[in-house]
Amino acid sequence: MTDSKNTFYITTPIYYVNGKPHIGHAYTTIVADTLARYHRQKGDETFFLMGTDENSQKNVEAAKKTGKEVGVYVDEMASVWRETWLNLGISFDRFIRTTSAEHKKAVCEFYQRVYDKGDIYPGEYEGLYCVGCEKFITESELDENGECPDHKKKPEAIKERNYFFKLTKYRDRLLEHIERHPEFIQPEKRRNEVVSYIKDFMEDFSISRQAMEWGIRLPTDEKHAIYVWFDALLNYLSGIGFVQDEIKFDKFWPADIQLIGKDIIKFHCAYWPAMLMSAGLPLPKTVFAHGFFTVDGDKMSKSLGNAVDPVELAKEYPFDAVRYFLLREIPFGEDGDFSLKRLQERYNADLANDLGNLVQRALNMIDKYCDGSVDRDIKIDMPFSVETVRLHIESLKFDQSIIETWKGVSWANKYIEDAKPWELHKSGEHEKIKEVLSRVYVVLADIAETLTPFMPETANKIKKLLSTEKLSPPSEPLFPRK
Ligand code: ME8
Repeated sequence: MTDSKNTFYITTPIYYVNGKPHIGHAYTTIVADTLARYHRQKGDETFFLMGTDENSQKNVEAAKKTGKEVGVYVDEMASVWRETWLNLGISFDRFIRTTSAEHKKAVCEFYQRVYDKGDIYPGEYEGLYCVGCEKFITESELDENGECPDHKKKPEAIKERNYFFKLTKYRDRLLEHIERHPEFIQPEKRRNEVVSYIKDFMEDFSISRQAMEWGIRLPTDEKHAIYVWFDALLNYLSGIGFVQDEIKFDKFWPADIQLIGKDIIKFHCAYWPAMLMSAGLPLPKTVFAHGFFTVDGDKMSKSLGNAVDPVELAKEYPFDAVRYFLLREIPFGEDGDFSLKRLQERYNADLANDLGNLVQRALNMIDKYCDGSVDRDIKIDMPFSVETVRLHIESLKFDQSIIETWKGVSWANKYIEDAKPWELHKSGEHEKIKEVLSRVYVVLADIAETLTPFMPETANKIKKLLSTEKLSPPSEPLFPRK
């Protein structure tokens, strides 16, 4: 028998670099990071891909505003994005840029396969294009001022000859795949939206733009740039070595989970699988589209200037607290709201009071009453189930997973309150104190284990404290009150 390890391949969208990362981008990224860490902890050979979407007209316009040459601008911005994630402790395995030679090569090869299949044809496009969305939009999608409702800008009227991808050829196969594999598009609400789009609205889409100077050239017609979405989706292949590192590619493709926001389901759940079918490649196992969140009830937008910067937030709160808050507060998949007030409330209640205080107090008493020593192997009925925590993570119910772990935190706090080691100390019941604190110790050890994917830094701090030979409390509280 071959000893083959499980593999796990997870992706986030590659973000546009025409601005800085905000809390929405951080959200998808934190979820992906949590899953990647969970699978590494489980022993799976894990690959977590992130990157930047750089061949976009949006980026050209943003560069123009700064007076920089677009190549210089995207280089600078790509490093801002990459550094941001690194500084926030995001554990990606590869950061793919769509301006890299490796990506371009993969795109050209992929395009050729689709072309050879007969799925590309020249046609004339006349319609409206919104650069903000990077997509063609219809009159009916515009608001009362004739502007794109998301970007508050009039779309450009375009009439040009370009090349189309035969998306409609794959209509039946797409519907059949979605029907046979309910896990392919999640959650169910999104699946229903996609099915209705595929059945009733889906059309062939233009995959090239004439007169676009920035972007990957169409191998069969140099005058055209490849449409940015056709190019961007292929990062999920180029990032794991498509046509350049076959061993790696075969190991990780198809992806286990592709995380996206609900804004980009059409591209990921219709265009993308059809492109893969055309190229003869298997489809990702799951595309999960989470909800959008507002900030204090308002849509995050440049004009309102209310975008929350994760880097600024990480100066106020340990980033683990931000991770905890987002995963605990918003049931994954749903829309939600980000509010600094809620963050502060949860921080003080769940982290400073419940968890931080427990660690401080328990270790303090172990130090004071037991000379830093407990029975680390004591067998007890656990007040929460590590297995349940895992099952919830596997079914992407992160809030439930945290709630389960918190049963352990609450139990330990209450147990200490009820057992009152300080009184046992007064009455000289040393054996009893040791038993009480040993129980708390083993629960804490399991808590640290289950928190590892969610709050890696905190979990490591607790594990370190619990692994010293002579136990003692941390020199500073894990979560100072705010
Ligand atoms: O669409 N709430 O990039 P993008 C939750 N380059 N998540 C949010 C959010 C919010 N308010 N705002 C953004 C693109 N997001 C393309 C992707 S992939 C081949 C190409 C997150 O920079 C969410 O994941 O506009 C959303 O799908 C993504 O950022 C859009 O990022």
